[in-house]
Amino acid sequence: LPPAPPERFNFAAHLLARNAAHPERPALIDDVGELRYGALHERVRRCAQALRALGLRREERVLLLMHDSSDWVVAFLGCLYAGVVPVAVNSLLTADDYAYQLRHARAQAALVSAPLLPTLAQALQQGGHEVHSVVVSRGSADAAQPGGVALHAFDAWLDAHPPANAAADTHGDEPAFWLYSSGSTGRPKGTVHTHANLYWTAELYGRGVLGLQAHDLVFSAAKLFFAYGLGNALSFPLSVGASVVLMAERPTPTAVFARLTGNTPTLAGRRPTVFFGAPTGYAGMLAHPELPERHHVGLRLCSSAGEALPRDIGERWAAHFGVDIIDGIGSTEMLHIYCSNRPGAVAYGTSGTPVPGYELEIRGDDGLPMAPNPDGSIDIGDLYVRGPSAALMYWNDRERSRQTFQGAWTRTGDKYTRDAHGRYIYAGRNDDMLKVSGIYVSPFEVEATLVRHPAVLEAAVIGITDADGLTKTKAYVVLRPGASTTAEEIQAHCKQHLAPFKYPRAIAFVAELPKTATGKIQRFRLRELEAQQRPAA
Ligand code: 3UK
Repeated sequence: LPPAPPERFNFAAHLLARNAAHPERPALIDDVGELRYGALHERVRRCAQALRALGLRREERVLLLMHDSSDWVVAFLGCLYAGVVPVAVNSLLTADDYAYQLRHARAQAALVSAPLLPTLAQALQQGGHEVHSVVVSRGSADAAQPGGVALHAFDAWLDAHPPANAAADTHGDEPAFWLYSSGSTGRPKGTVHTHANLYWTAELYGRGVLGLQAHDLVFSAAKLFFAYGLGNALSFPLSVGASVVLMAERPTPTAVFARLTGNTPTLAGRRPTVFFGAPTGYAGMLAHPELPERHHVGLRLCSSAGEALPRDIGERWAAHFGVDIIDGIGSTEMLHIYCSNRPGAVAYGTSGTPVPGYELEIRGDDGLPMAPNPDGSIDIGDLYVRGPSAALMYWNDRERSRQTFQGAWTRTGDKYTRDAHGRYIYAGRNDDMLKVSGIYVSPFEVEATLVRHPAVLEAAVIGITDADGLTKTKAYVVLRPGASTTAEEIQAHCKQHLAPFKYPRAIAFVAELPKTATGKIQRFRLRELEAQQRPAA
């Protein structure tokens, strides 16, 4: 195992020091250009100084609401360097979501991409926050002027400050950044991670399992605000001196293909060697008419996480490109992947074996580890993980922190079995959360939005399995007497009032919902109904 980081440890300073010997090597290639390691070093330190000049102090939180770009990386590492805590949030949420996060994190400032400024301004208008400064990346800040805060343009703001002399003398276990994780009920959970956690995931998984190297060019369809993307496109590659491709737009097959084939102005023929995506993205690419030929890409390794990778998708991808997809399970709480397949030893349909440095237990209903069967397999139970990258807590949420972070062990919320070869096999979640395109969706949140539509009396949302073996949301909707509407209208309503990725992919209008004697909706009956209509392959 790699050595533990020193007690005083600042992850941003650690990355800059590791790469100080090759200032000319490209670090980040985004939609507008290339940032070399030397320039990254300087911009991170300028950002730290500029944050201090705004009056930000150690441990104070800053909202990071940006599209993937080199500015995202500079902002994140600049915060860490200064000991300021970035709260990196999903760029696809609503103004209401951001208003909650700003208040909950008591963010003192926000770093935002210009196209997201109007949504942020709407959130700031709700009041109750402590934001005094907003820094806008790329594009004019004129479109929306959030009242009562100072506005800065990112580039000019950096240029106006000299590089900070020294990094904040942080403890390795000090809060470094937050990510929000959704639960089935209640507000999203502010998951507090440390400087050392970034180090451990990069060493144990990025280097240890994936074997990333300085000559790699890495591209992640999963964005930086996801824990998966943050490792893939920031902490892992920058820990080994590799180069990263960043893209602001949505990872459609066409946009991803352009990067994989090096066919963008800033890539100019350079092709990624390592690609990270979620199963839904792989399925969408395989089904797309413009899927590139094997000799048009330069891949040596692909990774999948976020939801279980169906065997068929992995096998079809490997047959087409001659490159395996390494499926591994991770979580926001553990920061990255803790159980995974290995390059050169992939068993499709499984999550592989524990990543060295992590320990797993499958526990029974009595809470004790289940005894293996004579052949070494373990029957279905609750997966727990122990390892050095677990979050400290959910901020201001003792109750849910206690349920998840149980001493050295973290409750994953997943059901798993283990086969006779010691490989772990995903068997569903033990809460109501759904993973759609690798992203958490709470069925209850979608139901609450559905019933806000004037024509809807009640609704129940379940996960159904599509032809690729992937989870999609389906809403069963009962209309009010005399009301009429269409599936399209219901979906448009959801996209308008919810983060758009949460809209139900299928709608069924029914006369009534199955209920218990006490009036509780029986979602399992709807799931049974689906299973009858769609016999398992
Ligand atoms: C599910 C998987 C089966 C599982 C994540 C890699 O997905 C990540 O984090 P989230 O907090 O969700 C965690 C939950 O998603 N899941 C993720 N990967 C797999 N289920 N097979 C998989 N390979 O329910 C897990 O508990 O959004 C993934 C790295 C960092 C991450 N945060």
